[in-house]
Amino acid sequence: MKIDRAEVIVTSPDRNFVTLKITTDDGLTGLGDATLNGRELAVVAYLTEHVVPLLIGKDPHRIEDTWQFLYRSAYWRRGPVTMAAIAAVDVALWDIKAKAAGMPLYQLLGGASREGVLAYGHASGKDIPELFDSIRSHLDQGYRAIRVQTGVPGLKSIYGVASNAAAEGNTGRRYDYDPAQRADLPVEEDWDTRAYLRHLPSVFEAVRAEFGPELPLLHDGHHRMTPIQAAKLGKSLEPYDLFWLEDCTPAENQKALRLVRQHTTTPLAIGEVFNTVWDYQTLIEEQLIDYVRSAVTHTGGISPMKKILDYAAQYQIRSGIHGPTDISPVGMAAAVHLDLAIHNFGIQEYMKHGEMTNEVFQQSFTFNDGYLHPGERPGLGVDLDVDAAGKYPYQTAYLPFNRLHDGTVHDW
Ligand code: KDG
Ligand code: MG
Repeated sequence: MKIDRAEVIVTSPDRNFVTLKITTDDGLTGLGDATLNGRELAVVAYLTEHVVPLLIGKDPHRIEDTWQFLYRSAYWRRGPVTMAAIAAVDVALWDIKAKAAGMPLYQLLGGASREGVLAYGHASGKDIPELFDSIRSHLDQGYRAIRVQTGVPGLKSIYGVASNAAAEGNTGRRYDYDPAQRADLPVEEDWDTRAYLRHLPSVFEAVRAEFGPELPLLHDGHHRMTPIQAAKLGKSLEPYDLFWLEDCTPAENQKALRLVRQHTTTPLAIGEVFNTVWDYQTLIEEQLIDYVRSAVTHTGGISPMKKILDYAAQYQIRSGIHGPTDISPVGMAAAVHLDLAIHNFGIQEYMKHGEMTNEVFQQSFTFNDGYLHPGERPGLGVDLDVDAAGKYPYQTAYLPFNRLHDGTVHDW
């Protein structure tokens, strides 16, 4: 079998998605997600100009060799653009291999280690009543684990709050909530860490009082604290028994997590902006985190994610694969196959995609009673309708950014 064609498909049903479609000479196709939110076209150029020409005529079964070749022959290693492009190839080749074997992909990864994959959804509100409504609505949809984000008194618009997050500032357009709004220019939000640290424990106190001690609750700090601020937050949230506190610091400085860890037993999750195992080396070896947050889509694909998670397993660190709506259904399916197969699964983030996205990507994975399952179709179980994709052309998309009250740019 040989690779006959590789096409890069850009579509924007509810938001932009970049998909690599590889076709073999005997007609098998494989899909890989290459969506890098806000920098989509950089990955498109990387794939079309530098990767696709190298794939034609190659044996699609040689997944590991292809991965090592793309990673090492580029000379310029790592980085989100490179690793998203390599991920798309890796996942598309796994899709082809599993279709050739006539099996759902999870079977090739070792088979099912569980019956379903616990998923968490995003509840949010500008205030407590709105947050409670959102939690109730998620519970009604079947979610059994909930991420909690709220507005902070005195701040106009912050990350993760649906009713605040209409990215209409520069365009007049309004989109349904997603945690990474698209806009023609970056939307400015405001931030005040001290106000946030004062407010958040009272939110979790209220949620526990209303919804009881059982429900797994998560929270995303979205990289905005210093180590000592993160330590303080982790400590103040301990009475509310969080499943995890995510991205409490910008974790490029892995050693900073030593300080956070010394002060709190709140479980920590990090890694959605990481691209390789090297970003985790200290965090894993020193057991400074509890959950690996990388996306299959941004970390070079299924092959390296499996290696990172196997490495993490030696330290009793579990998976918490990134799955907001900027991961396409192809990237989500890849994550769910991996989640089902690995032993050290923790939880899977899952925000439902919109109707237009589901029109473009037909998926076999299901969400029932709080659990995802990848389905039994051979391969990933996702098809892309090229005609439907063509109806939704690319739209310029920027993520928002933060400024402090004095005008200083801050991590978003
Ligand atoms: O594109 C940025 C989003 O993927 C990110 O803001 C979502 O932090 C996020 C999460 O935990 O889902
Ligand atoms: Mg996050």
